[in-house]
Amino acid sequence: SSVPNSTENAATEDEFGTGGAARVHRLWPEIDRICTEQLKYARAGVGEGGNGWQIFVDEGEMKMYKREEEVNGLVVDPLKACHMVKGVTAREMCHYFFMPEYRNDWETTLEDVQILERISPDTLVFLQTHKRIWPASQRDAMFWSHMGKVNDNVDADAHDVWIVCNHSADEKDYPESKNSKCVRVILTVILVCQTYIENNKTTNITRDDLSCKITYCSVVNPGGWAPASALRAIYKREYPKFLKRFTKYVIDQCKDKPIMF
Ligand code: 18C
Repeated sequence: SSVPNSTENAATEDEFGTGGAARVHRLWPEIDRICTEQLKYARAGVGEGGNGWQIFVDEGEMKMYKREEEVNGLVVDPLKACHMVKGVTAREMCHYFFMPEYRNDWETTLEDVQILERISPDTLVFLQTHKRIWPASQRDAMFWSHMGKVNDNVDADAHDVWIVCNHSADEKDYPESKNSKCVRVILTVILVCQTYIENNKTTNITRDDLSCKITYCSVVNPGGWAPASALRAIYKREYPKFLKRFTKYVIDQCKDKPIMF
């Protein structure tokens, strides 16, 4: 799935570079639709404050914006984060975000991760239980996760674009996921990564030539009541912690490995 828009791949290649097993799965129409929607949403700017996005973290290249929103009295503030990191590719970023074997290395809020279904090598269904924040109920999340290369030629200045999209799956499709002690959060997350190569070099590319532009968007509905002020305090602490730790992890993992485009 690395040949963008080539004719010979037209029959099996889609916009997100998935051929085969995922495309015949019952969830595929939804996965394809949500990925397209979320990519468009991630690409839309934050409008320099004009359309409700307020900046709440501004640390060098890392910027985080939120919109304060509530649904039935629950805080569901959408988050949009932008970052630029050196020395890694979009595919490398997405690989470490998507692949389950690395999750515990960078994700600090986890208690347990289970894979409920392997739809295809790039599409998995996860059940995660998260650490409890006393005195609130413990939370879990059940979601499909899809990783793919974007082949729509919209980001003409980037060398390549990869995404991972995570979106809550329907409980009735996975009744075995029910855990009576947890409240289920409902989430939609997209990580969009673009590789840039210094001077558009095509040969002898080293890690010094690479930068990766990251856009991370997330909406998490806590699923059951939690005090707004506590939730907003958790967001403010956890999202910057996540993005710093995750990007540092990927840089460390990649530095002595061959570049993966
Ligand atoms: O995107 C991220 N990670 C992905 C892979 O794991 C995936 C996960 C999304 C996480 C959803 C949040 C699940 C609830 C967590 C509850 C406990 C968190 C705090 C624990 C601290 C000790 O897409 C990176 C995710 C970055 C982390 C963001 C934190 C979001 C907090 C949401 C709070 C939800 C309700 C908590 C109720 C507590 C009330 C006081």
